[in-house]
Amino acid sequence: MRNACPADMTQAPRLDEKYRPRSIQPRQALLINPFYPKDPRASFGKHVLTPTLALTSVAGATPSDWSVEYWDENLLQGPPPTSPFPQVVGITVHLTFARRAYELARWYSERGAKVILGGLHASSCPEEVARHADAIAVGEGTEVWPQILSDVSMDRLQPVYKGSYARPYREDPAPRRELLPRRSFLTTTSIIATRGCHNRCAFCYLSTDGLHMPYRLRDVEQIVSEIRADAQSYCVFVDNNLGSRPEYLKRLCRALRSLEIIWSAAVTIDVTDDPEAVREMALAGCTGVFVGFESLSEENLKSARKKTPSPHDYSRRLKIFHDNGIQVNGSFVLGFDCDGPEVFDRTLDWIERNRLECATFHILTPYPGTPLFRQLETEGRILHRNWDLYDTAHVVFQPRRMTSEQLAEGYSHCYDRLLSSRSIWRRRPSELQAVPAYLAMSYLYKRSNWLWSLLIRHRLTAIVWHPLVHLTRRRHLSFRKELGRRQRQGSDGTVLSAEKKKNKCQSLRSCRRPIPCFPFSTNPASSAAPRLPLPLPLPLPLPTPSCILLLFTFICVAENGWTETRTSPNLRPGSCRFRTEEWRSEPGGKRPRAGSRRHAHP
Ligand code: B12
Ligand code: SF4
Repeated sequence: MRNACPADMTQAPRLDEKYRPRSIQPRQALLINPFYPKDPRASFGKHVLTPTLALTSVAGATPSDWSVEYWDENLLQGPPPTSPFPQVVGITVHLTFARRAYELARWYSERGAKVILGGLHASSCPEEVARHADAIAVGEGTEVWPQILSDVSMDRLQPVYKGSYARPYREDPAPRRELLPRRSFLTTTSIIATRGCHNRCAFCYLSTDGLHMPYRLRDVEQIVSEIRADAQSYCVFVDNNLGSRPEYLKRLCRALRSLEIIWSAAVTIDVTDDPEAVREMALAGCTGVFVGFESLSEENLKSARKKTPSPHDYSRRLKIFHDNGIQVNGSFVLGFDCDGPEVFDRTLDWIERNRLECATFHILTPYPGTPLFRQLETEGRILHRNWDLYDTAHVVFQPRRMTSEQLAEGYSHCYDRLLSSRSIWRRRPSELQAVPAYLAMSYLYKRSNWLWSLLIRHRLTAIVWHPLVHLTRRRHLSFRKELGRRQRQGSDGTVLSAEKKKNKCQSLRSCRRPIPCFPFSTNPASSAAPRLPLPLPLPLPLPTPSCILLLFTFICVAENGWTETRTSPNLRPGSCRFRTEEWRSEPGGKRPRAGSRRHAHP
């Protein structure tokens, strides 16, 4: 049931070829995030966790004499709107949804709109993208968008506009988050504090030829005021790596403390070089980090040119996060040259042993223009250039130590095993109080794909997540109070078990924190966003651990009960502990089970 894929998750909404606009609305712009098919093995929920900042940032740079509308096709509300019919259509393009972007571009262009394409793919493959647009924006969009609109008005549109990334970051206008449908995302506060990364891994889009993205920092005051303005209790930093400058990170964290929100961010594991920075993150409300471990093999990391501490030290470093109440979502790339068929279970064993609360897997994908692409192309190992499949869920190159079928099967196996009840249970946080929310989160986020298209279609995302966000925030507030007390007392503060804390947070109604908890706030800045009627529709009792356990049990039963049917037969209870040793002593290692179910691409 978990891997079933409803049609609206795999097929873009149909465009009406017969439609002809009565008129074109001058100075009307429409910004579109195109549809992309979802990987049924991963979570559908992740696509409505938080929106991309690309289009809200571009919208923020729209001159005041233009009207702007936003449409995200992935919110399953049908094709983009046609009334009023826009004079300009701006579309963001990544290689995985380039085909859909071109389809939309053709449709609008045939009906008289000027089409501007921008985004990562426009920057890495400008010649290809330019064939489908009246103009393309390469690089920083906020810098060139006002010029593009002005040139459209004066009928002198140029084919290419280049944004430099050199302008001080603080000069960027704030993204216009009020254009977003608030009910459709867990949180609309995607926010960015830094641009670039101190690394340049060979497989990362940051290594694309010609992409000069100098490291940039935004003023912490800007970040605080943007978060305040969006008035949500959870926010997601979409930085490539929030931890590149520990001193800045600490300054940012100190500024965030008073907001009493919770947040998550992507960091590299070397942020734990400075445990004080991790503690500052916790004190500022960080409840989760996304860490690109990429691989547990030193050779792989070296070949990818990733500057990272040794994988032998990962466990100790992970503990620093856990001791500070921060859950870890590890990202692993599969299919490096040193990876054989043993890599899948070996990685899973490690994940379970170290109790990573969440993990994502990516098949190594050579993005065009990167050193990895060049290397594989030279070696004749690129299988095809169908960008649709360059989504890290498909094998697009010839792996060295296994067949492409083994890599595809191993990838599926990783998700199957990770999302099995046994693995979820093994990876539960050691703090008892964190377990109910963790279980509910794991089941709702990772194992409820059957529910997600319904929730997304009916714009129920925020409302369903809200109790969990609220619970987590309450727990974290009391946890960080204790952490702060320890810090003031002069203890090292890094080892603190949330289990021992008593949750003394105020009840929802008496809570006097600066930002209201409920996602549909009365924030005047968000008046354009769809709202639920106030007073807040929370007639239900506050989420208690038992409610959440009930939900967990329900989902469990709905999903074929507490069975292990999707777990590798190689993994028997109690065997996990020995797997790594086994693998180490046998270089060939074990393969994922023969004949395991293959998942056709949607
Ligand atoms: C938020 C996010 C998501 C969200 C939302 C994605 C979405 N498309 O709606 C979720 C969680 C759903 C997601 C999923 C995935 N993501 Co993602 N995601 C990000 C993340 C963290 C932030 C994006 C963002 O907001 N950036 C900030 C904005 C301001 O920068 P920007 O997008 O470059 O936009 C600027 C310019 O490009 C330009 N611009 C952009 N569009 C336009 C349009 C016009 C008209 C103009 C004028 C200018 C313009 O102006 C903008 C402002 O300067 C990035 C990493 C990153 N930090 O960028 C990865 C990233 C985009 N994701 C990536 C990947 C691989 C994925 C997945 C395939 C992973 C997976 N296997 O599940 C999926 C699939 C989604 C898909 N097919 O697109 C890669 C893409 C690599 C590549 N070369 O394509 C990135 C770069 C991460 C990485 N380091 O590898 N992702
Ligand atoms: S550490 Fe992450 S964001 Fe930085 S270059 Fe490597 S893959 Fe890209």
